[in-house]
Amino acid sequence: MSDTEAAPEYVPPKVWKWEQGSGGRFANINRPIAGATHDKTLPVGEHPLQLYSLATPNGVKVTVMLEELLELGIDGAEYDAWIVNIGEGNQFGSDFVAINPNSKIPALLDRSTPRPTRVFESGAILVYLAEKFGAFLPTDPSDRAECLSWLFWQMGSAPYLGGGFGHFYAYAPTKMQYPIDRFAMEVKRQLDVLDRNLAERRFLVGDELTIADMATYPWYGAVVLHNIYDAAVFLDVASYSNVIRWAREIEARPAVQRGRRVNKSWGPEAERLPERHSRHDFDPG
Ligand SMILES: N[C@@H](CCC(=O)N[C@@H](CS)C(=O)NCC(=O)O)C(=O)O
Repeated sequence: MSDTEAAPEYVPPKVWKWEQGSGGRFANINRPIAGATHDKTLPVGEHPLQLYSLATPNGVKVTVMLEELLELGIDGAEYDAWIVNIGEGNQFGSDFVAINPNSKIPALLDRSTPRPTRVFESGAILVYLAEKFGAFLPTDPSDRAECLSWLFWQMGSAPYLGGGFGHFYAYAPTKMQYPIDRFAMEVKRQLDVLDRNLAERRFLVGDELTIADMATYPWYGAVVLHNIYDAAVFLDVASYSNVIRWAREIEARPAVQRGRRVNKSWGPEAERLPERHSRHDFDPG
């Protein structure tokens, strides 16, 4: 096919079939079926809370929350964090699937309850920890509703950022204008939603940091501060000044600095902490 010839239009078959090797990044871990692919025992540490995760934005939500709880002096939030290498398919191991039937990090097991409590979905984990320890989720009914509204907003919105925009702009084997236009428009709209709210408020709900900020910062903070998907210029992130101010304030918190390192096995050595079992694990040397 010459450069000027249009690619033939895709005509979907009557019944979709799984054809491996689409060429996209992460194509090797995508499957149209759920369930475990192999038997694998998970390690268990000494703390009641066992976290199986990775320092992606969804994983960082939870490690930031745990470190913020510890920063408040809540010792019951001590945890063991084990790394789950999703590139190698660890999320399809039998023990992991028993904790998260959806085979995605983060997954939490609380062994302090009469029978072990499994929690999956980062938003559910944040609510579980907030309720268990009575922190970062307002008790006033109106503020609580506002907090949960922003938390659920994040859970529903970020897949358009990661799975939609990020996938087609950065990971798909070819650049296609239709999906890039569609998801760039949506991501810019989402950034504007945040920017307008943060023009009026220090944090998403008001003057206090909540689980809504902890869920939203790892994704949208990465967009405005860390050039995720190499798209800072393309999305003109500099124009969302309130989001930048908010993300910078959150990122400067010591607990957030620690939470970002947990279950990280890439990047500069000083930023990595593949496993976390004690508050001293962060100490240099
Ligand atoms: N809605 C889920 C999304 C979790 C998610 O997408 N996790 C990704 C990493 S950020 C994952 O484990 N992917 C592995 C896979 O899809 O096989 C949550 O918020 O917990």
